[in-house]
Amino acid sequence: MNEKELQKQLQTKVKRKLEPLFARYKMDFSGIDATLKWKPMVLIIGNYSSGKSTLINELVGQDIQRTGQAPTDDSFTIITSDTGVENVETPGSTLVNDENLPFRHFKAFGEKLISHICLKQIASPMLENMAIIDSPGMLDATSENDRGYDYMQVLGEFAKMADLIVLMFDPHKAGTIKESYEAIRNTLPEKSGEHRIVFVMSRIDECDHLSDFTRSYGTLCWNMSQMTGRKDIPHIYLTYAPSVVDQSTVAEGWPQERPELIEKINKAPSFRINHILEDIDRQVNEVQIVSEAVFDFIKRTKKIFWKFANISVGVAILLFLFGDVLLNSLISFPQDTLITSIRTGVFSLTNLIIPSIMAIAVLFIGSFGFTSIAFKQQLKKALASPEGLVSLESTYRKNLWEKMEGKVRENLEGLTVGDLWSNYGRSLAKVKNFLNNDLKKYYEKIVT
Ligand SMILES: Nc1nc2c(ncn2[C@@H]2O[C@H](COP(=O)(O)OP(=O)(O)OP(=O)(O)O)[C@@H](O)[C@H]2O)c(=O)[nH]1
Ligand SMILES: [Mg+2]
Repeated sequence: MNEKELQKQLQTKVKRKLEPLFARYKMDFSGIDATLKWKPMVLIIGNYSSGKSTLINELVGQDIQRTGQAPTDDSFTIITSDTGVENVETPGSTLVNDENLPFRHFKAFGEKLISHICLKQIASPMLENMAIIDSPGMLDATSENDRGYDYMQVLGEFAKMADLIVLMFDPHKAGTIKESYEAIRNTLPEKSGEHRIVFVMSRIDECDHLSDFTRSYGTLCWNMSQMTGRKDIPHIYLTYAPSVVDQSTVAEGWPQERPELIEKINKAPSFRINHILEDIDRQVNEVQIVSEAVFDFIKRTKKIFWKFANISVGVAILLFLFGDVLLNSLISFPQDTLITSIRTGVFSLTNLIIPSIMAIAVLFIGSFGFTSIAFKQQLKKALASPEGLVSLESTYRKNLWEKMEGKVRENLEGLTVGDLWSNYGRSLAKVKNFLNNDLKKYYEKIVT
């Protein structure tokens, strides 16, 4: 099975199986839906004037994006190629309303962003199975506030969908890498997201001396080790744009990893299925921990319910049989008790009225007590320390919990007594089954 077929299959099966589960736990399925919907994507981000648009023009072999020394571009431009459509530009307002495109969730960022997104369809063989996203260059923190939308969060949203994220920095602004990195890192799968990021130091022809270069490179490495928390520095592609740089002005022996970078970008579609599976994996694990917590609460509360039920039913039976005797001894009413009427053989249905009322009253008090006191108390207790509902034996689980605790609370707060019988155990089993069986099978399919 090829990757496209597998993606199609995932799209229908995953949607059918997961969408109802996500809805049950008040989780957003649109992220997975968006990833499954479209072509592989490469996101290019970095500081302004780092050469993002120049690289894109080079990749597609056309001057499709404007370039320039000052901050040039203030829009997210999605560039792709579809047969029969040439040089068509679609505004954000159309994109965010198109069901067949994965951009609907960007609507939530507001009009300002929508007016700063567009899709360009051009004739380009390399973009037939891929889209490249050019992004507005990162400015300093104060200017970022003027954009009118949360730029960092939008970057994160695009990063979630991307199969490859090219983080570009020029030697003059190597210090600003941290902000961009942080904006995207939190949105990627914890275990594997790092592999999707490619670090690029561009415009290195502008370092006239080795000392300039090493200073910038050093700053970049220092920042990278700070943000990744790792001692080993990931590969940094050192490049300059052959389209704008006169080769003869570049010192001999100066590094140039442009061809390797371009090859890496061209390979992005082949990581697609793997990334989709990793994303699904991450999000279903999130659903699982919520589901476990809810089910644990349900189990504990059901135990309390059965205690209440046993006591109430026991008392109701006793009162049904002997309640009228008790009443009779206290207030001499009713004159004929159920027991004596049965014993003397003058039993009539009226003898059942008082015992039944007493039994029903007890059952009613029991159920009222459970619903308005015991259930609420259990809920309060669970909300006071929800971490007690799940086992947090590994760091991975602890981190997952930290991220999902809010969702667990939201789910618990929405529960009613009726939910004790609405099959949360089955939902948890379905989540587990998806992770342990379905997902495993999909991973196996891409290995073979
Ligand atoms: N010397 C040199 N100049 C470059 C290189 N790459 C791009 N440029 C120039 O740098 C300027 C900025 O390039 P762009 O491609 O517009 O940069 P950008 O990252 O898209 O910038 P914004 O869209 O504003 O964020 C342009 O004038 C390019 O011609 C390079 O490798 N070396
Ligand atoms: Mg640009």
